[in-house]
Amino acid sequence: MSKWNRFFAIVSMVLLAVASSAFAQDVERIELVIELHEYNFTVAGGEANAPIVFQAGQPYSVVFSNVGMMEHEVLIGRTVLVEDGVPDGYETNLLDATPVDLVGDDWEVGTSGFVEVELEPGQSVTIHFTLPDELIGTWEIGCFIAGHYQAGMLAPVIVE
Ligand SMILES: [Cu+2]
Repeated sequence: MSKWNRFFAIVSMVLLAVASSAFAQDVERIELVIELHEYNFTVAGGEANAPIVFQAGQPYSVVFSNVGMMEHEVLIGRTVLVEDGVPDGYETNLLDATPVDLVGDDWEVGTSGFVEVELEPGQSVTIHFTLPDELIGTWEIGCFIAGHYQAGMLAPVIVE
């Protein structure tokens, strides 16, 4: 290796190191606000019950916000369970085994999973999570307060 070649090799190694550390800091949480209405889930600014898409490996901050007039709940899963002829939750829940942080104004609680949250009108909850590759596929978000799921309060959730 000539003196110049060695010089450029060192310069490019330094540039690579700088680029990779910049990349690590650039992995930002994508923020998503999912509104609960009568009777739909709507990503703020989008259409009612439009599919909600998450990228596996991407950190998210998701706010569920009940902007409706009634109590609503949030479940994300697949295969609807039926109790006495009434839809009542999912057999498998998307965030069942995924680390989830519940986030408040000045606090954060780490949990090993998340199945369901009930929100009164005006209430909201923020959760942080990163979905692993094995959860890639089609899921569903639904509200199982009596009559709401039947009224159409469900939307596809796609992890890709
Ligand atoms: Cu509801």
